Amino acid sequence: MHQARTTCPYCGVGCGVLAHVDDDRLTDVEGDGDHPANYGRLCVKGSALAETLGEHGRLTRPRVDGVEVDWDTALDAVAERLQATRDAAGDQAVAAYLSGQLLTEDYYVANKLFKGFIGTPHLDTNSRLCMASAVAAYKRSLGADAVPCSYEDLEEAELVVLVGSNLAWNHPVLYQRLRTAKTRNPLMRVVVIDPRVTDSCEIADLYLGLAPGSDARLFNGLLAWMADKGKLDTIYLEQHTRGLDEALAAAREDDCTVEAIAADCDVDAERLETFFYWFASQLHVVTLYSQGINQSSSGTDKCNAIINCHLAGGKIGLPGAGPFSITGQPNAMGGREVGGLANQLAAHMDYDSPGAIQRVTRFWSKASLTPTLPEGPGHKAVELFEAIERGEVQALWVMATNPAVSLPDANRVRAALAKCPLVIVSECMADTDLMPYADIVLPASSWSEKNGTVTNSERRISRQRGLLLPPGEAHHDWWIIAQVAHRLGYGEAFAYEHPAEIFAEHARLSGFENAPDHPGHRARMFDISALAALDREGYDALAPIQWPVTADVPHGTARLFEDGRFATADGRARLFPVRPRGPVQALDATHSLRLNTGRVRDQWHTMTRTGRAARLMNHRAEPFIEIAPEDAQALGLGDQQLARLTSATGEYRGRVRLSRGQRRGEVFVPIHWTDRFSARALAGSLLAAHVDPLSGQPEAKHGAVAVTPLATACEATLLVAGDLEVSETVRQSADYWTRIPLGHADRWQLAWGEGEAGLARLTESLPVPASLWCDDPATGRWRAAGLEDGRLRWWLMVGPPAELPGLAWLDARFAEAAEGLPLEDGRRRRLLAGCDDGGAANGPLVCSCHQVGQAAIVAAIRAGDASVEALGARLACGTQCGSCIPELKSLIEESSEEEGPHVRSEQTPEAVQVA
Ligand SMILES: Nc1nc2c(c(=O)[nH]1)N[C@H]1C(S)=C(S)[C@@H](COP(=O)(O)OP(=O)(O)OC[C@H]3O[C@@H](n4cnc5c(=O)[nH]c(N)nc54)[C@H](O)[C@@H]3O)O[C@H]1N2
Ligand SMILES: Nc1nc2c(c(=O)[nH]1)N[C@H]1C(S)=C(S)[C@@H](COP(=O)(O)OP(=O)(O)OC[C@H]3O[C@@H](n4cnc5c(=O)[nH]c(N)nc54)[C@H](O)[C@@H]3O)O[C@H]1N2
Ligand code: SF4
Ligand SMILES: [Mo]
Repeated sequence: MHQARTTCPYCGVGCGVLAHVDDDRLTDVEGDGDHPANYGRLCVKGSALAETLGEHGRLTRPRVDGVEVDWDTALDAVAERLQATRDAAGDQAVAAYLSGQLLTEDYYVANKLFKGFIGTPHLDTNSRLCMASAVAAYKRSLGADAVPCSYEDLEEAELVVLVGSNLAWNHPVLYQRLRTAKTRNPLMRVVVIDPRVTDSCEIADLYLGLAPGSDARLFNGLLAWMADKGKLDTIYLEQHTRGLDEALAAAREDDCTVEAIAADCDVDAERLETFFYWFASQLHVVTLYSQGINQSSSGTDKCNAIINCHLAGGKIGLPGAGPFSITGQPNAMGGREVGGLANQLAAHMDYDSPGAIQRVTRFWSKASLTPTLPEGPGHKAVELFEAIERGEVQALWVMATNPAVSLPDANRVRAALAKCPLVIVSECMADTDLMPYADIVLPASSWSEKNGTVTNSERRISRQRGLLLPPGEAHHDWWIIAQVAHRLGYGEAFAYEHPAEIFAEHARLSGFENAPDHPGHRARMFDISALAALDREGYDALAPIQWPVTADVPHGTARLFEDGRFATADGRARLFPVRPRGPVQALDATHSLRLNTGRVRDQWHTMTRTGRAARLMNHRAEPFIEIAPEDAQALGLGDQQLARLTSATGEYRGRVRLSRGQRRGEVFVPIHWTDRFSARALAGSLLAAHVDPLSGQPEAKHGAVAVTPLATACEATLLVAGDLEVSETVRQSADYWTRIPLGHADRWQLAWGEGEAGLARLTESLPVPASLWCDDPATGRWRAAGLEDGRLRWWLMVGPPAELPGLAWLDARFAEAAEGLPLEDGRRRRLLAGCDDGGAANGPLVCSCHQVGQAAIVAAIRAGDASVEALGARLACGTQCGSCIPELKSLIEESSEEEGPHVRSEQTPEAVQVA
């Protein structure tokens, strides 16, 4: 057994992980106490990493046209078909779609092959859906895609503004750091700006539940307010910026009285002015923004509206100050560094950076091989799929992302993929929604096997280390790309044997012809040339470090722009005039509800990894629709009922969750469910593909939908042993189904709109007849179970899922069955009840770390443990990663209000008052 340091593969916090490796198994993980991102903490997703590994479900062999082949055959096929496409339709008919979940080394090699040697500019990444607006705004105002802040700045700030970020769920460790800092510094204030009351509001002194899409108006209003109240930093503005007058004039095109701004943003005027006052009167302010800002058809402008206020107050380049765009994916930053966006070239050089094309050509040239770089930018993600639809792009290589799920108008994307003559997919998992469209499937190594670097949200480069061998024939992404490059005749430029060599080349390019043009300033801020000399050992031992890392700053750089000099030609930052625009997806009489989409605490994107850990499936087990209780009532929807959302482009089915934190006229759905887990639960199918004109980032937060109840005559819960599946015919007969992996069984939740035919089909399909049965003819409810040789094979309950017992007991019986053990006689009569005598139902899971359910928590609160600390002492809930503390608090609050269980919701907007 040994311990190894690596980095979490999920969110952009980039936590250091200590992995325990026993022979060829990773048995456990804990937070790395020495890693400056997390100092030993992990959230529930990180701490469940060991549970998501294993060969089960992995892609282990290459496939060409549905047939398993060896690597040589697969790689030859990739090269031959790409070449054939180029010969027939030109280099630009070839495209790649990458991901912020690739390692920097994978990304670098892919960018070099496609842009450098295949000569197509059409290489984009899922960061387009995520960070593109933040990138465009930083470049427009600061002159470079350079996040000014560090995590420490959040702790040192006097005011932290979370805008369009649910930090508590999506960057949990950073949220815990902020929470701790706030406890230590009682003067620190936190403001949350989000149409939804989220768990992040737990630490908020002020909450602004603004109308969706109205952020630019709010921050323009703040700028004007600062000017009116004499709160501008005129010296800073004069010495270090340009553009104040234009930005202010644009802001003042709208009525800038607090009342008018409050009315447009639909927030309370007094609260709004409190925020303005706090922001204007503190110097140490960090505004942390994320997808509620970026995922908009005017996302770039919104980011600039925020940056404007920081520049106007001189709140940047100081400890505890700055506009901080928090990145989502573990290596979204690394992708930006290598040039993984279609409008970038490489190493923070764009096509229009003077001399860049020639410089990169020189750098990539070999003795007998000269790259042929494209002359200008390529298609951004949404445009790329439109070009596929038009037949212009005829070959697409997708790596580590799932466009069939995560792009807006997902059904149209699927139709384009179906039409595309050549689709190559590099993927770790065997079964995803993209696979049906793939002609060639390449098995990639995954976290714990891959070896390379990632860059987190604070520009910190950390090592992800290869600890295990990939299963079957899976290979590293960089290796696969380099092999194809060899076959296309570019071997000389891709002669890598180890990721350390790729990293060194990437580091060299960052410093290539990048001499300081001003003391301490280089043409390109992204410069890690001091790492170019790392040999394999040095690379293996590389400790986390923040770029730039140059000869002048060999230990990295925590904060940028401290001297007030920016990366623009004249060294001054730009305030940018912003004219607020509303969402492009318009509400109308039919689609009158605003659709908000986003994440849940315990799942990662399309659930290919987190969906494998049973304890992560419990917090939100089914696709859901969150709606304000008043709206639900008006529409005839009850809590936990099934409902249907429809838009001009698609349909979504899920379970209603009444939420008092939801504004009226809006619904929220999660982005995680795919066809692997449910029917018609793709959030992306509901969104029209409108993008920001500059960044190309889609408007994923502002759809237009209608909601209707889904008529259900009958609902059933079926638990089946892990080797069994509900057949396609049964699924198709159901109006709703979802699969919820438990530890040792699968739970299927099914509903039928009418009659008994569907249910009959289900029971007919069961592998063994019922051994136990009980029913209640008066209500039509029944339960049954099937045993084979005394071993439990299936368990069925017909009736509302609210009546389910806690499933841990039943799951344990399936575990015994999987080991070949028959059901104990004494338990046979308890089987249909699903618990031993006295065993209480657990209810929905609240604390994933310690597996504590709502029922136990509510009971403890009633017994007098009415504080987070007391609950922790009794049940251990909330004592590990802390992510469930907001939920614990709202349960305490609800119990004290003596409310019925009908509104099981988050905090109410009123609960978060001006302190
Ligand atoms: N658990 C978990 N964590 C993750 C991920 C995951 O899949 N699961 N994914 C990672 C990735 S890639 C990313 S990009 C990040 C995203 O992290 P976040 O941006 O925090 O995530 P979201 O839930 O998409 O959206 C954030 C908030 O924006 C709000 N919002 C919607 N419209 C508006 C608006 O008009 N104005 C404002 N101010 N707010 C609005 C939503 O209500 C939501 O609460 O999370 C990362 N972390
Ligand atoms: N409606 C709506 N849509 C959204 C968003 C939203 O908020 N609302 N958010 C957007 C954002 S911010 C993001 S980042 C995207 C995320 O969306 P996607 O990138 O599509 O989602 P993932 O599930 O992360 O896809 C990663 C895939 O790569 C595989 N994989 C993992 N590691 C590796 C590896 O090392 N190599 C290879 N080859 N494959 C690997 C995984 O199994 C998985 O299938 O969704 C976007 N779409
Ligand atoms: S906060 Fe993010 S990086 Fe840290 S453990 Fe959780 S998912 Fe991983
Ligand atoms: Mo993202």
